Amino acid sequence: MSSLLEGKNIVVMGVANERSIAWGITKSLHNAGANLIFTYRQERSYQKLVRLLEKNNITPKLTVSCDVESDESIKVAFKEIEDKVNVIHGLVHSVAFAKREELQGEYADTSRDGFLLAQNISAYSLVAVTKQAKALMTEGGSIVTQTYIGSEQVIPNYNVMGVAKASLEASVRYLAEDMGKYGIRVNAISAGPIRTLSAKGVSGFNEKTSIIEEKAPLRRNVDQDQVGDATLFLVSELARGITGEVLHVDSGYHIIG
Ligand code: NDP
Ligand code: N5H
Repeated sequence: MSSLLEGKNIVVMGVANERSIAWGITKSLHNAGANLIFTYRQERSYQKLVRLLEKNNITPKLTVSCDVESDESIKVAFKEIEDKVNVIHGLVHSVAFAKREELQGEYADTSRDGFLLAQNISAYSLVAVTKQAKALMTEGGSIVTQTYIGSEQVIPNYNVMGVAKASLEASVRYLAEDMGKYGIRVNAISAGPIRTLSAKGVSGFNEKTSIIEEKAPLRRNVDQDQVGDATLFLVSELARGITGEVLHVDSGYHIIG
């Protein structure tokens, strides 16, 4: 697999620390020979990223700040990417946010603000970055985002984020249709529960991993490396016939009734 992405420039959004799904993805893409460009929001994430890259002997092509809540920030980030690398071949979107108080209790209690914030950061951001990425994907490309089964089924506590992920997955399909004519594919991975910074402190996480061990066909949880390799597949030419798809990387849990 070491040459699958040789010479390809791929943007990775959403490394916060070594537990991030985007870090698992980074390792898979790096091992496949990709040149990597990173975006981060918080300074803390930048510091962690720099240390992780050094520790793993990965030299990034570029690292830029990008807050997906802001059109201006997205514009500035992609302008810098254009200036430094010109053409990109892939983009990994691994970013989501909802207020902690909206991730418990009844969905019916969701505030307007909380609803719009989750949609803004977790769903609209894919539309906004796809538009910018398209301009740099002059040789075709592949865009991959991260979703969760809470978009398809009612999962206690996932609440406003389930509705945001439903919107994200619908966006994947509409964007796939728009981008197809430019040779750009758009897909999502629906991962099983993985203990990351985002998952920390939200109620109901532990029982989710126990249910997977009990009920999923493979009887084990997935990890960041498994999501990384599936993302590598979707980014690469091996998946050249696939677009508008939601690929479950969840030990088969989604097929169980
Ligand atoms: P992490 O906490 O590691 O990553 C979340 C990332 O979102 C952080 O890097 C954070 O950056 C970024 N982010 C939040 N708001 C913004 C913003 N406004 N602009 C730019 N970046 C932002 O968690 P995960 O790796 O778990 O999450 C990655 C994706 O995977 C999410 O879409 C999540 O919904 C999805 N997912 C996670 C599962 C899990 O069980 N962990 C299961 C299925 C899907 P910063 O900290 O710098 O703000
Ligand atoms: C059913 C579950 C458990 C309950 C719901 C969890 C939802 C998590 C998603 C969002 C993204 C978490 C989130 O926004 C947390 C923030 O309010 C607080 N955390 C932060 O601000 C940290 C510091 C930063 C890094 O986080 C972000 N996001 O920026 C779902 C789980 C079984 C699976 C899961 C955890 C899914 C998912 O989408 O992440």
